[in-house]
Amino acid sequence: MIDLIDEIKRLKEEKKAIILAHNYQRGEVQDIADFVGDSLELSRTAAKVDAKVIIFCGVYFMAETAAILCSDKVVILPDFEAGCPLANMITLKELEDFKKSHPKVPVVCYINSSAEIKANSDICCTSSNVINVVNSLREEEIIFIPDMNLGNFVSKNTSKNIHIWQGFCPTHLWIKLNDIKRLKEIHPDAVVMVHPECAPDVVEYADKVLSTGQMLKFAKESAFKKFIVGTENGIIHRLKKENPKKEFYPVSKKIICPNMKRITLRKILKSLKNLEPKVIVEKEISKKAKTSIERMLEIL
Ligand code: CIZ
Repeated sequence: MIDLIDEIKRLKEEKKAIILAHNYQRGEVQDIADFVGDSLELSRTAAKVDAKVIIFCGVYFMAETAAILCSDKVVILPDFEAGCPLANMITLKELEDFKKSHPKVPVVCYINSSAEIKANSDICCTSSNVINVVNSLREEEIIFIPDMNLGNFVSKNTSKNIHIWQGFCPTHLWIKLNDIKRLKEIHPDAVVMVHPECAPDVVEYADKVLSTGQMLKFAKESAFKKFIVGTENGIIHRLKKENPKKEFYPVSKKIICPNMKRITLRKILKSLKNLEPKVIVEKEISKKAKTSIERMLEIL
């Protein structure tokens, strides 16, 4: 393990690469990374760092977003099988049909979507800015894709009429209200923070509904000492590391995204050696997808 880490560090220098890791990655991958964050923070970091090569430890749509925002760099995803089932829950044909059934209604797409879907949407959003993005549009009717739970969450927090695509994150659906209630009985003084990709009953019960970046900020700044955490368990590593005196309880051991866990130190090493596999987004799609991401960045 030490040899592996040393070799990764050596090759990183040699290839002028940086390693970016999502908050849901394995602990050892987060520890070797230059930056750890949510998908947008990582893409923005990718765009501004002085490096030729980005080793992106996350899932495909995230690496694709980084490639869209920094076309001058080589973006590598150490395992191309690391997909996002939620992002795959809407195809371009389905989006086109959905648009036809609601003509002239603008499309807001969650960042968990393919470049092609972003390219055919009006504006992108993340779980931290979804309400602001929806409210920034002058239209009163909005199409929201692909996550139904995030769609329901925004629907409850805006006066707009939202047409929601019925996609979902299978990992967040493992977060069950009964498990949270059981933990709350054991730790009555713990605050419950959950991700808006969770089911509506979980979101309704939670004290705080937060993106991963917001959870990390809230855990650091709040006076609470105990937290029940309703999102992918990879975030517990960073929460504990940044708050050694606080306690964090995952809702269940099952809240693991198998795709996020596909990236390992060995695969990172292999990608650094070969500079493969590269994420390449077709030029025209990249240009249009960038527009919908940039529209979001303007209203942040
Ligand atoms: O945008 C991200 O990184 C995702 C998928 C979730 C979050 O809340 O950070």
